[in-house]
Amino acid sequence: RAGTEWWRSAVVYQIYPRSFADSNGDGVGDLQGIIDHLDHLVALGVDAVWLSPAYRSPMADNGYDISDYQDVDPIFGDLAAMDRLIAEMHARGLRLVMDLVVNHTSDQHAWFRDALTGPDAEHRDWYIWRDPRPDATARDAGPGQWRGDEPNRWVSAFSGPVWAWDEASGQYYLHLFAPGQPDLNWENPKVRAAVYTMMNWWLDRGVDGFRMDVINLISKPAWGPDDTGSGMIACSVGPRLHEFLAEMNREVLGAGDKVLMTVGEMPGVTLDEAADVSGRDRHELDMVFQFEHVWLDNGPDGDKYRPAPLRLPEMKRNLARWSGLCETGWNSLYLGNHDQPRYVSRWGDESYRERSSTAWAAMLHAHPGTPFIYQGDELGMTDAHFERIDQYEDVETLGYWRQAVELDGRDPAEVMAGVRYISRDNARTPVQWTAGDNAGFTTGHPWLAVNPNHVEINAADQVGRPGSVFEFHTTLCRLRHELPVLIEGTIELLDADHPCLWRVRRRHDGVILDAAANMSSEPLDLSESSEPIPDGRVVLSNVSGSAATDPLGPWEVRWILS
Ligand code: TEU
Repeated sequence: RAGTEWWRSAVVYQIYPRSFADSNGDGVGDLQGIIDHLDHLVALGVDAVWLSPAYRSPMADNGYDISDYQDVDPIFGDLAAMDRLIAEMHARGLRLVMDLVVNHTSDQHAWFRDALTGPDAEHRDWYIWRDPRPDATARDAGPGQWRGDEPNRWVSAFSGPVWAWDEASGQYYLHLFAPGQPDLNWENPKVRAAVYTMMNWWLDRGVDGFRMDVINLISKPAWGPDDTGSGMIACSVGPRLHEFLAEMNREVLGAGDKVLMTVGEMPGVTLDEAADVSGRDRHELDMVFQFEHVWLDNGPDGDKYRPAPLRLPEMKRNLARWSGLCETGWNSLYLGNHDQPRYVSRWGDESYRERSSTAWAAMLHAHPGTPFIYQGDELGMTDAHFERIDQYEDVETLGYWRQAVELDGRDPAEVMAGVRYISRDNARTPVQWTAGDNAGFTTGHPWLAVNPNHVEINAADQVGRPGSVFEFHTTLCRLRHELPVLIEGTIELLDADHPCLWRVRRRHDGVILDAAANMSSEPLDLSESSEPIPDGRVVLSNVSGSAATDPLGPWEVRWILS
């Protein structure tokens, strides 16, 4: 099967459906809107789509809280629309990778509704229930606030305790994320069997793989009543994770003759742990999404809402180090998604928007692994730049604001600065298709404000225009399909300590690919590099007419073959 691993030379495009394209004027993107824009993806040259959840959901976390795994939420369409999407994608040679959220369900899922009927309910131990700690007294508190007798002191990724009180049964249930996202009990073989049945149901419907949401959390470790800190981090790579993933591979992923793509989202995973998951001989998953590089600008005690400046050498070394996974297995490559701000705003320079966004994209794609393009990044879309907290919608952002400002009394202006920098809503503003009303995203009222800069930044202006961010990305996709050195080549990081020069060298079969970028807004004297740039053929550049050995201007990037 190794020879048929299509995802090794693929570029994957992530669609966050509620913000992609709205076909029926209700202000929320939908599946028909995706179908209507598939030719955008064909023009871009991507090979597959990772579709964020479109399942039935009360939308406590915009679909990452699923109430029916085998139905489409009416806001996005229905199963017939999903079948049309699969058919239309396959007709264009595109593959569909579904988002699989099985660490937790929605609290509106039938399994949880049954579990709430009492300790003897059929589905009670499909979730994780615990008695209050006996040595503490509880006080009344609202959802997301501490009562005082929680089973331990873990903190939710969305702020507050990871334990929600169920008055009827006098017990708490675990939720590493929102109270509306109760964690499934993977120790229970009935849970695992139900998940595998559902996954096979989607494979029978024609999907081509899965992106597995926080899949490193499904095996819960032993813990004690005084355990504190992030519940998400505490539960990363628990004692039975590999056993569960190997079982899932036997029961689902490796059971058919179709070569799927599977990528595990694993916040907190280390390189060695990722190798244990993605190793070719492990038969677990094909690759993982790591978080070390997107946490490099986290502030004190890992608080991403109190960010610290990114030090480029740390990013350079991180991506080079994680490239090592491709020797034994494979690696994913991403800078943005629906949980991360727009990298052009976060780590680039909006006054050099086109150059800095393409410089970051080109240096990412220069590494071994499968690159993921998040919707809108192929256009150089920027952060939302909202001014007020009431403009934000994200449950994580609003949870942080409530805890920091309303409960802990921190300075709203200081907290808002962090929110503006890192909020997940930054990348969830509607995709900017045209300069017209609502950027051509909807004829209705958009669920989240459209960025006013859509009049300058939109697909209509860029598709087919030489030198646009979009056309730069079509070249990135084309070169990944044409240059074996990008897929099979070794990688060497040059000038690792330089604060703004980024050089990586790939070698394969006598071909050398040099990627070189000036990741700053100042001109760069290349004499500072450890070795001269070879006078080869420039196959990619974000500055038209630049020669291989020219100096690198602000945010200039080029790839040279020699
Ligand atoms: O994300 C897990 C996760 O780590 C992020 O929620 C979190 O924002 C982190 O701080 C990012 O740096 C997955 C989904 O991608 C996310 O949208 C969901 O909210 C979450 O799981 C729960 O399903």
